[in-house]
Amino acid sequence: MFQSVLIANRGEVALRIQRACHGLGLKTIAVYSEADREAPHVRRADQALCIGPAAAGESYLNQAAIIMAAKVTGAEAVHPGYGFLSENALFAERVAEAGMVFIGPSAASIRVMGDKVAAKRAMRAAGVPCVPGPDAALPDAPDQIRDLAREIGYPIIVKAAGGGGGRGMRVVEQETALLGALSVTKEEARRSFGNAEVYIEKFLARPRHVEIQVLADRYGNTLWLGSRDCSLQRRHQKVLEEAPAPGIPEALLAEVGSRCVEACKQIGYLGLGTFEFLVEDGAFYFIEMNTRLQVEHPVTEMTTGIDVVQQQIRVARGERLTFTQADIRCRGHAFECRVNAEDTERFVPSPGTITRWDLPGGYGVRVDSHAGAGYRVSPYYDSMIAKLIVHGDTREDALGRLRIALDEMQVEGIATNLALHRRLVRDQAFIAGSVDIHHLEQRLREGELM
Ligand code: MV4
Repeated sequence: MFQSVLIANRGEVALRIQRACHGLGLKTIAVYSEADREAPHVRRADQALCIGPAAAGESYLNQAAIIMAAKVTGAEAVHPGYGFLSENALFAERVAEAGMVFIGPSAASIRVMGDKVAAKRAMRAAGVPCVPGPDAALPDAPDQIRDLAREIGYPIIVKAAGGGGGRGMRVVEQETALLGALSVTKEEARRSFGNAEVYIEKFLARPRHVEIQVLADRYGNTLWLGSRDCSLQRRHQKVLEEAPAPGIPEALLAEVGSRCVEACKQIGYLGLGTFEFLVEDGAFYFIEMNTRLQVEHPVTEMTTGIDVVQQQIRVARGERLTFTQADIRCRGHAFECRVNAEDTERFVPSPGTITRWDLPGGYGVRVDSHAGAGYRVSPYYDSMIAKLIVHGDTREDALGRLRIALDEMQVEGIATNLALHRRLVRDQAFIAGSVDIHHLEQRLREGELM
């Protein structure tokens, strides 16, 4: 169906997608900004085209330039990776209009999930458990709003329909603060997302962040590929992820997983997707669906033995899944550390040239990275320079392997968060499993992990 793929991204994910393409015998076309002329994703591609200046808005987010690059190189498909244009419905539409395959779900699916109210409505209708609260935008009448909030019970959280990933939210502890919080969030939403719609739901004080990976072909075959726990985060940036989510009964996971599969079938979802849940007191509450390949996909690959990027491309190519739910088994445990070029004390990016790059290795150790000795970390883009992924037969095995791998990994010339990871994997609560989404920030506030 297609023989060549333009990869509309940079960094480690561009390399990850290139490898999957080459494994399938597909030709790869890289695009790059002026800052990435010498980048490995450019060097290793079959063909490469410069699409603009360093600023992402003028290059990796420049839809016209990318579509043009695809046309002049004769690309037959476009893979958006994660970030940048990966969840832009308009871009998916433009790729299709230009006669190319967008490697991802339909523009309609992306659009529904981009509107967090529409997403919640669709998922609740499909039987996915959601956070208590109406799956509709708030009415204008203050007394109606007050009644809706009372029905949920305080504390509640106000969220922008156009938000997501932690942007455009506000917690309301009591009724006196409700209308004020609402108007501020609405105004922010109007400015940031061009959509003033907000909705409210029960605020969960100490949840975990658990997600379910799904994969669907065009023929109604949809599978869930296990769970991931991404609770260790700081300011909505995930720091360390694992699969499976520890301490959740298998029967409960299977119940939620099959609900996700049913929901995908109902909306005709195609490709890879992730259902994000908050988990509190043993209950799952859907919050958002991601319609892209995710940074943390390797922990799912290590536990299921499935190359999810290759599968994503195969189903986009119109192939049928060659395995069924009964073939999916979670074997062992995997962790992923996001290694960032940043000053851990102040958490600010630390661009510069890497002078030393010693990677860990051995059985069950994987590093996905575009960096190396001599690589210059650009101030223009995300500060993630590597993902260190380990697998083991049990969570304890994997954690032991991770400690050694983190000690082996040595990066000099720039500041990194490696020291934070080394302390994190020795944190007693983390070792015990199932910490909540506030754990890392709490420990940092207490001056632990420093
Ligand atoms: C919540 C919540 C508590 N209660 N919703 C933040 C990111 C966005 N995806 C949803 N978020 C949250 N929604 C209710 N009803 C707490 C968060 C939240 C959070 C969620 C996942 C991972 C990290 C987080 C950090 C702070 C708050």
